[in-house]
Amino acid sequence: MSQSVETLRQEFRSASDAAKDSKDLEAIRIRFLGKKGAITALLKSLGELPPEERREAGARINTLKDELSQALDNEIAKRGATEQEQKLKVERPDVTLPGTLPLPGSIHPVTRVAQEIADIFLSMGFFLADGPEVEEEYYNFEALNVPAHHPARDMQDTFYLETGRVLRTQTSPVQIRTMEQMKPPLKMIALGKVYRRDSDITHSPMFHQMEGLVVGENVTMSDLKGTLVMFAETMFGKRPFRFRPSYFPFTEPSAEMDIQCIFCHGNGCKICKGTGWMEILGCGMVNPKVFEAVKYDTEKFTGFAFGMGIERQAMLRYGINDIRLLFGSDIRFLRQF
Ligand code: 2NL
Repeated sequence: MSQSVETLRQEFRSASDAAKDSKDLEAIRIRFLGKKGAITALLKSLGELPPEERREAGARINTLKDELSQALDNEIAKRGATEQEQKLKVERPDVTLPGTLPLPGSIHPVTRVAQEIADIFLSMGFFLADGPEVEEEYYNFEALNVPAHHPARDMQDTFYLETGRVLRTQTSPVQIRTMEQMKPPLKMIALGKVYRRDSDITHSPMFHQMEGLVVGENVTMSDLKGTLVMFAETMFGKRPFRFRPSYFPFTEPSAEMDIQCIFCHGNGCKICKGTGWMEILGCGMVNPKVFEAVKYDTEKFTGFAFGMGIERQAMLRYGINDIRLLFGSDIRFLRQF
C-alpha cells in the first residue's frame, strides 16, 4: 500500500510538471482527485488489507489527497495569473470601435397622461383612492343604481367570474367603498384598470379610467362646470368646450363634456365625424339613490361626479388617431413620448 501511495505521488509530479496550461491541470485534477480518480480507487482498495493495517494506510492516502489538492490549487493560481497576463498582452480592446448607445426607457403615454390628469385634480385638493379590480356585483352595479335588468349587466358586456364577482367595469366602486368609510365633505379621484367585454378596432377589453367625486353641502352644477372647465383648460389649453345633456344611472342630471375638435378646429373632419366636437368625459350630479346606498343624508348633501377614459385623453392630447397604437408596444411609436 505504501508502495502505491508513493507511485501515485511520483506520477502526479511528472504529470503536473508536464502540464502546459490550466486545462491540462484540470484534467490532472480529474485523473487523480475526481470521483472515479486514482485516489478514490486507492481508498476503495483499503478493504483488501488486513484490518490492523487499514488505519495507517487510510491516513497515508488522505495525506496524499490533501497534498495533491494543495499542489494543484497553487499551480492553477500561478498559471492562471500568467495566462491572464498573456491574454491581456495579446487581446487589447479596440477603443476606436463605435460603441452601442444604451436605449433610454420612457413612460408609456397612458401612464403619463394618467399622472398628468391626477396631478391636476390633486392640485385642486382632491385625494386619490384605490380599490380592487375583482369586485362584488353590489359595488360595481347595485350601489350605483344599475339594476339587475340593466343592459350593462349583460353577460355580453361584463366579465363575470365563477366566484360571483365581476371584473370592475368602471372605477366607481372605489368611490362607493370610500363613501362607506368616510363622512362628507369629500373630494376624491379613483384611477385604474377597468374591463369590458368589448374587443374591436376601437375597443380594448381592458382600459384605464379616472373618475372623480365631490360631496358636500350646497355642491351644485356650477361647481361641476367650474371644476371640469378648469381641468380641461389645464389639460388641453384654452379652447371652446361645451356640455351636452346625457344619461347615466348614477347621476341626475347627467351631461357629457366636449372639446372643440383638436384635428380640424371645429371645421368638421373624419375624426370628429363632421361635428367639430369631440367628447372628453361624462359627468353629472350624483343620483340620490347612490347616496342612499352609502347612508348619506340626501336632504343635507349633494355632489357631482365625472368619469373619463385615459386612452381617449391620451389620444386627444397627443393627436393619436388609432387606439391600437397605445396597446401595440411598438417601440418606434413609444419612443416618441
Ligand atoms: C364616462 C362617464 C361617469 C360617474 C362616471 C359616478 C360615481 C359615483 C356616483 C356618481 Cl360613486 N357617478 N361616476 C358619473 C358620471 C359619468 O363616467 O364616460 N366614463 C368613461
